[in-house]
Amino acid sequence: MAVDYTTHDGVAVITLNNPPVNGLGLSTRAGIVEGIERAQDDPAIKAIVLTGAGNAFSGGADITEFNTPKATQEPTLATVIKTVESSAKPVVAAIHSVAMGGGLELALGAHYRIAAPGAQIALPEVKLGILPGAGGTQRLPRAIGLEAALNMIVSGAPVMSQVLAHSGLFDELEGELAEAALAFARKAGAKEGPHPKVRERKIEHPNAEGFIQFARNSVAVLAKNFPAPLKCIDAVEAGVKIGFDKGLAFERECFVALVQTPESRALRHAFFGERAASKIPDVPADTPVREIRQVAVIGAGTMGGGIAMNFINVGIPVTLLETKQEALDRGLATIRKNYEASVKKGKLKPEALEERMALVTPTLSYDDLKNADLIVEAVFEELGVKEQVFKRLDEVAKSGAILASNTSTLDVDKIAAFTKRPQDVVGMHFFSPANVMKLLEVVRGKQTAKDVLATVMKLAKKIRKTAVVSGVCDGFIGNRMIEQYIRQALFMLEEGALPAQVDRAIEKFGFAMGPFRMSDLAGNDIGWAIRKRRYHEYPEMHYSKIADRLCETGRFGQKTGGGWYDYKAGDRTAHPSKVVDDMIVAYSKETNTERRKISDEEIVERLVFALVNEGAKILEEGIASKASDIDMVYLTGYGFPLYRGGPMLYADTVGLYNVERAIRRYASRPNGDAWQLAPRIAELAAQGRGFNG
Ligand code: 3H9
Repeated sequence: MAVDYTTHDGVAVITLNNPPVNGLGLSTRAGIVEGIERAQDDPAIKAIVLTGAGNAFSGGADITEFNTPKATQEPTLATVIKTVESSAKPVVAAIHSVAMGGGLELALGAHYRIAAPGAQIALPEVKLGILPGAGGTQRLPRAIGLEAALNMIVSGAPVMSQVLAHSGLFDELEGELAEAALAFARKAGAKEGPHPKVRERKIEHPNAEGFIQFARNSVAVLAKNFPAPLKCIDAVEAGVKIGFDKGLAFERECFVALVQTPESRALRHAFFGERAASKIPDVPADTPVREIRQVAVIGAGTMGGGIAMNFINVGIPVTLLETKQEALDRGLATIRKNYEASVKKGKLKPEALEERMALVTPTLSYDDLKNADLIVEAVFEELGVKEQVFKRLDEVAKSGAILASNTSTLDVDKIAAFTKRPQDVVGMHFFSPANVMKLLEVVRGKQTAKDVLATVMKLAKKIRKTAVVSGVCDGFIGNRMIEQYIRQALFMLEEGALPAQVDRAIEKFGFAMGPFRMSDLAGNDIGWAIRKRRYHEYPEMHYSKIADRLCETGRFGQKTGGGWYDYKAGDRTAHPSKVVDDMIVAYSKETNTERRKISDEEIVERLVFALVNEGAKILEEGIASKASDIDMVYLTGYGFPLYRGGPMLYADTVGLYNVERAIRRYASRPNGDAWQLAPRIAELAAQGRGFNG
C-alpha cells in the first residue's frame, strides 16, 4: 500500500508511503483520495493531516509514469488536489524534508500547511522541461506573491522552508512536526468551516504586467533552446489575467504539450541517466565501501591541483606530492589563486580560504603518502612514468589504500600490473579544469575489486561529480568517441569545408564549441602527439594528415597566437585565418581531392553519427554498461547540448533506421572506410528499437 491511514483522537493521518521519495504515482494518488473519503465518512474524524513517510513529504509526480497511460488514469493529480481542497474537514499538510513539484502542489491544495525547518521546497518541473501541471503556477503566486513565485517556478531552485516562514505559504514552522500537526489539526477541526483555500486568495502586485514582461525578457535570453521557462511565465500570467480556473486549464494545456517535447525527454533522460550511472550492474548497492579520510595526489600541475581541490572542498585533507620544490610551490600558488578568485566572485567566504589551504600538505617524499586511503596519480601521460610511480606507490601505500590513475588513454590493466595489488587499482579520469568539470570517468580494470568501485562511486557523489564507469580501452568512453568525431571533422576539411563552417554548423546544433575552436583552446600539439601514437599503433587506419600540416607550421592554437584560427593578443576570439584556409585548399589539391560544397546538415550528421557509431561499439564491447552512461559522459564532459539528451538519445530521436542509412551512405563515399557500421545499430534498427528501448 502506497498510503497509510491512521487515526489519532479525532484526527486522520494520511501518510504517503511510496519510497524512495513518495512520488505521486497512480497507487499513491488513489490512496490519498481513499483516505480523504474515509475521513469524510467517519463522524469521529474532525480533521485530516497529510504527510509523508521516510525522507520526503513528496518528491512530486512519478516521472517514470510520464507519457504512459498511468499518468492520465484517474485519480489524476488534479483530481487528488481537488478532492483535498474540497474536503469539508480541514486538511493540514505536514511538510518535512522535501516538498517538490506535485508534492508542493498537493500541499497547496490543503487548507493549512505546517513545515519543519530545513525542508526543501521547490517547483523544479522546469528542470525536466515541463511546468508545474497540477496548479503550481496558479496557487504558488497566490500563496507567496507573484515575484517570489515566478522566481521559484522559472528557476526550479529549492528554497528552505525557514526562508519561506513569513511568505504566506506556511501557517506554522515547527520542529516537532508530527505533534504540531496533530495539535494544529485538532484546533482547525474545532473551527467552523469553510476552511481557507489558496485558490481564493488574490494576487496583489502594483505592476503585474510590467513585472511579467520584465521576467519574460530576462528569461528569453537564458532559456534559449528550452521552451519550458517561457511557458511557465505564460501560465503564471494567465492566472493573473484570466483568473484561477481558466489559468488552471491553460497550465494543463501547456503541461500536456511540454511533456511531449524532445527537450523534456532529454532532460528527464539526463535526470535518470545521472542516477543510473552510479549503479554498476554487478556491484550491488550494499557493497561495503572503504573509508576515505585522507587523500594524496601525485603531481601538482593544473590537473593534480584541480583534483586536490575537489577533496579539499568537501573537507578531506590532501597530501600533494611533487618531485621538485619549485613545482610544488607553483601548484600550491595556483590552488590559492583559484580560491582567491572564488572569494572575489563571492562564491567563497574569505575565512574559508585559509581553512581550505590548511587542508593541503605539500611534500616531496613518497613516505608521506603512507596514511592515505586514496592516492590519485596525475603525472605525465606516459606508461614508463606511470610505471615508476605505481611501483613506488606499491612500496609505500598502506594495505587497502586505493591507487587511482588519472590517465586519459593508457591501459589501466597494465598500470595495475606494476603493483602487487591490482585489485586496488582503478582509473579516475578527471576532466580539465578538474575542480570545475562535472564528469569523472571511473575506469574499471579487469581486476579492480568491487568495493574499490563502490567506494570511488560514493566518493564521486560526495565531491559532486557525475561518475560513469568505463571498461578499459583506448580513450575510454569519451576520448575514444571524440577521436572518430575529430577524424570526420578533418576529412571534411579535405573534402571542401573550412574550420569556421564546421564549427558554426555544430555550434548551431548546440555544442558549446566546435572541434576546431576546441582544438585551438586545448592545444593542437596534444592531438598531434596522440595521432603520432595512433599512426604507429594502427598503421592500417586511415587518418587525414591535414592537422599535422597545421602543426608543422607551429600553429598550436591560442597559446601560440594561431591555430585553425588567428587570435589577437589577450583575446580568445577566433578569426578565420586566410593562411590556414589557403593551406587547406592547397592540401586538397595536393591529395587530388575535389573540393565540394558540404552542407551544414552533412557536417552535423557526420560529426554526431561518428559519436553514435563508436558509442554503439562501446556498448557492444561492454565498455559502457548502458547507453545513458555514454550520454552522461557527453553531457557533462564534452559540451553536448543538454536539450538533445546526449548522442545516444539523439540517435533514438532521429531513429536508428535513419542513422543506419546515413552511415551506409557516408561509408560509400570518399573517406568512407572510416565508417564501419556498428552491428548494434543495424540490429536495433531492424527491431524498430532504440538504444534506450
Ligand atoms: C511533477 O511533479 C509534475 C507535476 O507538476 C504535474 C503532474 C501532473 N519520480 O535524487 P535521488 C527517484 S514532476 C520518480 O538519488 P536524493 C530517483 O530516480 C516531478 N522517481 O535522492 C532515485 O531512484 P533510484 C517534480 C523519482 O535524496 C530515487 O528517487 N519533482 C522522483 O538525492 C532517489 O533520488 C522533481 O523534479 C520522481 N519525482 O534527492 C523532483 N524523484 O534510487 C526530482 C526522485 O532508482 N527529484 N526519484 O535511482 C529530486 O530532485 C530528488 O530526487 C530529491 C531527492 C530531492 C527528491
